[in-house]
Amino acid sequence: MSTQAWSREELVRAEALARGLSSAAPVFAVRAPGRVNLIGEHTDYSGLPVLPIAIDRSTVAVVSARSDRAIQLANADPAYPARSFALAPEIPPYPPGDWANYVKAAVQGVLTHFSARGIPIDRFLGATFVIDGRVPAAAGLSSSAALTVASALGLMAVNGLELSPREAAAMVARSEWYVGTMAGGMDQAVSLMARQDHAVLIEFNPLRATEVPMPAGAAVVVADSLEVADKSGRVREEYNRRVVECSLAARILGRAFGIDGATILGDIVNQLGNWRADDIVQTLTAIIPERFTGGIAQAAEFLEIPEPELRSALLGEGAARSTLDESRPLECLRRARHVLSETERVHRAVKALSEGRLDEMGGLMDESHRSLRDDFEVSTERLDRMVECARRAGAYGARLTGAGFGGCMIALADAAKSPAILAALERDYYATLAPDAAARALHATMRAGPGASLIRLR
Ligand code: NG1
Repeated sequence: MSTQAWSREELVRAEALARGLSSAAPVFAVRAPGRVNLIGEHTDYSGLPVLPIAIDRSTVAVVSARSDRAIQLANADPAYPARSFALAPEIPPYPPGDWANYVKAAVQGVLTHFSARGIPIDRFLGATFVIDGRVPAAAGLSSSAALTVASALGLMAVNGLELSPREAAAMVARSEWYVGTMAGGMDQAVSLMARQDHAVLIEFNPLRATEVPMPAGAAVVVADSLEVADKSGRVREEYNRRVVECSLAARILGRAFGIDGATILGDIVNQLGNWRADDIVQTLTAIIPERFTGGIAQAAEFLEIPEPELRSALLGEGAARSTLDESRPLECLRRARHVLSETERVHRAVKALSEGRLDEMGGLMDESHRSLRDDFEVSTERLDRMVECARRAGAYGARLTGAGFGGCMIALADAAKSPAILAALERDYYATLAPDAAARALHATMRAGPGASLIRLR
C-alpha cells in the first residue's frame, strides 16, 4: 500500500481524522477523488463513452473494524450529522437527501457483491468511519461517488477484502442506484481508475478504461455556477426523465433495426458497428413523432407492447419505481440526437487530445454545450453565460459539465490564459451575482489527478 497517490495535505487530513479513532484495530485511510468530465455528457447511462479526469479534490476517510455489526459514521463537516446503522441483507435507506445514504449504498453494494460470491453477510465486521469530504457538493464534481467509493474501499479493507479498481467500479456503480438516481457508471469508474495527468476514456458493457495523456500546457478551468443542482429533488426527476427518454429511443430503434432486447442506445451502436449519428437520427425521425405527448401509454402503443410491461421496464417496480410527470411530452428524438452526436464527439476528442490538437478539442466542447443546451435541455441561462465568458476570455472551448441544471462549467485553455479566464469569470459573472460570490465559488485551474487509494495508517 503506497502513499504515492496521496498529497501531503490529504495525509495530514487522514492523520487528523485518525486521532478521532480510539480503536485498537488496524486503522486504514482511503482517499477518493471527485471528477470533472471533459466531454461525453449524459452518455454513460446509455452505455456510451465518457472522457473525464479525476480532480485534486477528494474525500478522505479513516476507518477501523468494530466488534459489533454496526456502521458508525462521523463527518468532519458539522453540516452532516453522525449516523449509525446495522449491517443487514437489505439496509433500509434514510429519507431522501440524507448524506449517509451514499455510505449505505456502498455498504449494501459490498454486502450484496460478496454474499453472491460465498461470503455470508454475518461474517462481516462493522466499521467506524470518520469522513472528511472536500469535493464541493451538488456542483457536478461527483462528491457522491467520492464518498461511495471511499466507503466501499473502507468496508472492504477492514474485512480483509480486495477488488481490482475495475471490479470495484462496477460494483459501486450498481450500488448508487440505491439512492434513486438511475446514473451510469462514469463517476465511480474515474474515481477508481484515474491516472495523474491523464484523462480516462471510459467505456461500458464491459467496463473498461483507456488513459489519454493530457497535452502539456493545457489547462482545465473549472468554475461553479453557484446554482445548486439539487440531485435529491427536482433535478433527480429531470435526470431520470432523460434516462427514460433515451431508453425509449433505444427500444424504438431496436425495433426498427431488428436488434432484439435493445434497452439503451449503446445496444444499438454496438450492434450496428459502423454507424453515423446523422443516419441513426434520420431513421428515428422517419418513424417517431417529434415528441410523445401521450406519455408511456402512447410509446407502448407505438412499440406494440403492453403498457404495464413498458412502464416497469422504464421506471422499475414497487417501492423502487421512479416517478415521471407524463403531462409533459417525452422528447426521444432530440435526446437521442444529443447522445449519439456526443458519442461521436468523445471519439474525436480522444484523437484530438492524444495528438495535442487543443483547438479541435475546444471546438468539440463548444458543440457539446450547444447540444446539451438545445437538444438535451440541461443548461441554464447562468451556465450559458459562464461558457460565453470563458470563450471570450480566450478558452479553446467551454461547456457545462456534469448533469447540468446548475453545477460547474469547464473550459479548456492554454495554461498561460487560465488566469485571464478566471479573472473574466470573476468580473463578468460572479460580480453580477453578489459581492461575495467569487469568494464563495470554487473556480480554479485543475490538474488531472490519480484515482482512489487505500493505505494502512496504524
Ligand atoms: P453529476 O451531475 O456530476 O453528479 C451525473 C451522473 C453521471 C452522469 C452525469 C451526466 C450521478 C451521481 N452522476 O453527474 O453518471 O450521467 O450526470 O453526464 O447522478
